[in-house]
Amino acid sequence: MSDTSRTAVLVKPDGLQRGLIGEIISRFERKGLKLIGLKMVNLSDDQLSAWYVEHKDKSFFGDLKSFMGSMPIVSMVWEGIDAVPVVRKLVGTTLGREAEAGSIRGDFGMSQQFNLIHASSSGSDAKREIAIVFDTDELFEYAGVREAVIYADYEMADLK
Ligand code: FUP
Repeated sequence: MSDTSRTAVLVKPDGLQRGLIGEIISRFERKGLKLIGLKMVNLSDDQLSAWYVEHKDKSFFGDLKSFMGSMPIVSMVWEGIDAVPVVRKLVGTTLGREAEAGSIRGDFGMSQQFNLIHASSSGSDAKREIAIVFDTDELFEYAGVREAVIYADYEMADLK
């Protein structure tokens, strides 16, 4: 399995309050991605500091952490060939007002901080982020019966 085949997604407090959990899950399911982990959690300040480590020196770091820690979030892990870039495309660019129509942020968001959802930006970020929220026994390996009609035979090797 390649290092971009698993990606972490958080539906942020605004996504939860907006009632978009089902819509977001549905978009990933319809695309052909496979859900292998799902839970609702309150992220601690330590978890958020680790999650947003790349932004630790930015002016918005504290504000972002307090927003993300203000309410539960819904965390997920999705799997598929190139899941990391595929999910980023479905999510759209950071600022909702500029995000592409058809993307999650483009269709539902207007804000920069309240941009509904987080998705890993690289394979190494995905690995780090997944480990912050999920224990290994909370990730599920199971045969996906849809894969045979989602991927051609020659692509299946990339799923292994
Ligand atoms: P993204 O990868 O699209 O989620 O966005 P970034 O990694 O650039 O930013 C991380 C989060 O910080 C985004 F969800 C939005 C938030 N942010 C602010 O709240 N204020 C800013 O000035 C910039 C980013």
